[in-house]
Order: sequence, then C-alpha cells, then structure tokens
Amino acid sequence: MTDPFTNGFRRGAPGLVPRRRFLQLAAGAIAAAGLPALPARAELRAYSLAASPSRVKLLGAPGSPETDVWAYGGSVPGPVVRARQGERLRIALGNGLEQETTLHCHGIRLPNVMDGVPELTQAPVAKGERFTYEFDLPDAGTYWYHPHTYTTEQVGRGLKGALIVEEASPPKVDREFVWIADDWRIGDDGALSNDFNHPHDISHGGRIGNLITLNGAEVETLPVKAGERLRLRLINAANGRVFGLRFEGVEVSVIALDGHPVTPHAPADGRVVLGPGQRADLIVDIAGKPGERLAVVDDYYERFKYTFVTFAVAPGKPLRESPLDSPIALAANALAEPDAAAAVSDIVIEGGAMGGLTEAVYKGEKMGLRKLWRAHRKVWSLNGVASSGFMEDPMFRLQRGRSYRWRLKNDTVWDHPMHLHGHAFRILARNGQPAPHTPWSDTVMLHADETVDIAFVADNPGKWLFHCHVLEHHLGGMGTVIEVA
Ligand SMILES: [Cu+2]
Repeated sequence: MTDPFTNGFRRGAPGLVPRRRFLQLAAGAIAAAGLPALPARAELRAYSLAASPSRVKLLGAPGSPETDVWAYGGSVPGPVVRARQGERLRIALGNGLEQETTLHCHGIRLPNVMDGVPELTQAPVAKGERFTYEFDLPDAGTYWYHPHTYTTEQVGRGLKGALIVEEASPPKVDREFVWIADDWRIGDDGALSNDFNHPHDISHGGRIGNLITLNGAEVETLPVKAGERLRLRLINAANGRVFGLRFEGVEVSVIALDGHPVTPHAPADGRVVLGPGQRADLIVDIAGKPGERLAVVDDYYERFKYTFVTFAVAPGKPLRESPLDSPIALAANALAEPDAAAAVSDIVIEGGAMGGLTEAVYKGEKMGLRKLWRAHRKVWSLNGVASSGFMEDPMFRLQRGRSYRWRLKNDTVWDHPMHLHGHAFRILARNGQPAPHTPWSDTVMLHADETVDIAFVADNPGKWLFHCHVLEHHLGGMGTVIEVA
C-alpha cells in the first residue's frame, strides 16, 4: 500500500498530528443552519486519529503485565483533541482495527453527516479505510470522542479520548487537568476479559470493571500546592460505571456540565455524580495545608467505596494564603432558549432485570419479553419499542426551529444516562420539581423511578440518535431516532 496514512501507522507513527493553518471557507460550506454562523475565515485545527490494536500499561503495580487494548494513536485514552471555540475541527480517522468503526464527537453540535453513527449518518469505515470528519465548533466546553460501532467492545477495549473546546477567555487557574475516569474488566495477567455483551451486563447495570483508571492508569496521588487553583475537566468514559466523587478538604465549584457553563455552585450533597458519557468542569481550590493528603473518594456504590485519587499537598511555602478571588463563571454558549411551555411528550423507559416489561415492539413486531430476549437479546424499551440498531423509524418527527419538551420516565430499577445527539437540551425539572441551575446537557441521568423534564429547540436538521449511554443498555434495545426537518 502506498497510502501514506497506512504506512504511517504500520510503522507505529503517533496518531496525533496537530497543525494550524487558515482555511478559506467556500460559500455555503457552513450550511449547518441553526448553528451560529462563523466568520468567513475560521481557523482550522487538524488532527489524525488512527484506531488500532495497541499494548499499554493499565495495571499500576510495579512489574505488572501490559494489556492488549484498542487505542487511538496507540494510547489509552487517545490524544487530547483541542481547539478554540469558533474554530473548525478536522479529524482524519484511520481504521487499523479488524472491524468497522466510526468516530462520534460526543456533545458537539455538528452537521448530521459528521455525527459518526453507522448507517444512520454515514457508512461505517471499513478495516484499512479512512474517513475525515470536519465541522465548526459553536460551543466551548469539555467533550469527548469514541466510536459508535460495536460500542460495547470498541469503547470497552479503550477507544476514547477528550475533545476540549477552549473559551476565548477562560477563568484564571494555576493548572488545568483533563480527567478521564474509566474502568476495565481485567485479570491479574493484564488481559481484558473477553466477555463483552454478556447477558447479565445487558440486563443489569452494564459492563462494570474491576480496575478503575484515571487517564488510562492507576493513579494514586497528584502533587499539588497549598492555595493552588485547578480546573478539572472530568469525563466519564466507562461503559456502565457511574462515578460519584467527593473532594475532601478542598473547595469545589461546578462551572460547567456536559460542556456548557452553569452558575458556579458547590456539588449537590458534596458529590459530583457522572454517569457514562457525562462531563463536569470543576474549579478546585486546594485549601489544605502543606504536607496534607486530600482524598477524592468515590462512594457512588456504597459497598464499593474507594479512593479515586489523592491530592498530595507539597510541603513548604503555600502558593498563596487564601484562594484566588478572580471570577470563575464561564460565558454562556449561544444556544437557542426553548419554550418551557411547549407541549409535553412522554418517553417511558422500561425493562431490564427486576423490571416490569412484559412485551415490546421489535422491528415492527410486537412480542413477549421471553421471545424478545431469547431471540434478539433485547430487554429494554422506549415507549414500548426495543431498538434494533441505528436505523429506526423515528419516534418523533420534529419541526426545525420549534421547541420541544420531553418528560423522561425511568420505570426501571437501573440508572440510565440518556444522550441526545446533535443538540443540547435544558434540564427543567426532576420529579416535578424545578431542576437546580437548569443546566444545559446532552446526557441526563435518570436514577431508578425518576422523572426528568428536558426541553430544547430542534434546530439541527437530520436523523439523530437518542439512547442510553450505558452501552450495554443501548445494545439491549434502549435507543431510538428522532428526525428534525
Ligand atoms: Cu440505560
């Protein structure tokens, strides 16, 4: 093969080739109406991401074996893709896997053909092939990328990375960290468990791993200085695990959720809860004294409380005696405000283990749960329909430019982070009460028996997925398509 890309990654070239140049946008090139128009000249950021098998060190103990993973650019997580708000991003994806893949840039409001959903928005990228994604970045914030083909296995084996869109004027901090929280089902020999799509994971809480990593490694401590101000960009990139992080002995303010600015506030009940797919931007002021150790504890699953990471405050002179008092609030992204009084549509989530689902429609045929499960491995439904993949009859056909209000009802005993592609929505209410801070989101968590109202302006044309981001739940039927036209 003479394809320079293929040659490149056969030699093990890194998958990250950032470069900057100016692009003269042709008239009509930014026809993604509904999204804010950019100036005629937008700066282009170009990256290459090669998905291929790799070997990395996930297990932290000295002398422990390496692990065979699938990775972008050879690393887990993949390289951080960074650009500025208003720029244009190009990502050339190369497929060095033995199966089809795509790239989905989670949370970015982009044109439908760039969304990376196989069959629905593009033909999957075959083994050895490449596909170039290119789109404008209307919103600043913390996003991430991952495949949308065979997601349970491809994401579960390590294909994921952060996508950061910087604000024009970010808040002043001493240091910024991207934290990708993840888990793995792994043996002492370093091998990932091959039991992807296990029936138990599909019908219960998804694939939950036995090894927690921070940016692809077992990290025990992070050295900090007393008085230091950090910005943390948290991303939950796990298949099924929910993280609930308590920061001991530091001052924490949530400044953005799912990329979008929110009125700075302390985490509810002192804990930052992130379901798969969700992100949070935090400002952390290290209030501890020199030499102190400040634990970040994950106690989401009460019986499995553990220390996620520990801030080790350097001995000696503090960086500053009292926290910075410079502002931390972020400027809002330009999102169309939905009409909260729009008519309400219900979306009822049913199924799973210990659920009440008795029957559902699958590929147009109504069938009992027994057949649904035994013949098709489906066990979840949205409004009585179990999804068969990505090519569904749209559950809703939405008029472009109109506001919609959805009432999501979780009639199951499991957590479901529900993700809408192509749009951001406002979370208006939870269990009938106004939602604190009414944040913009692309992935909203519904705990067991919860009801959540969301609203958005359907301003991005195309067929878009709406699905649970517990990847095994989506596989098991919890997804649908909406069409905006
Ligand atoms: Cu789910």
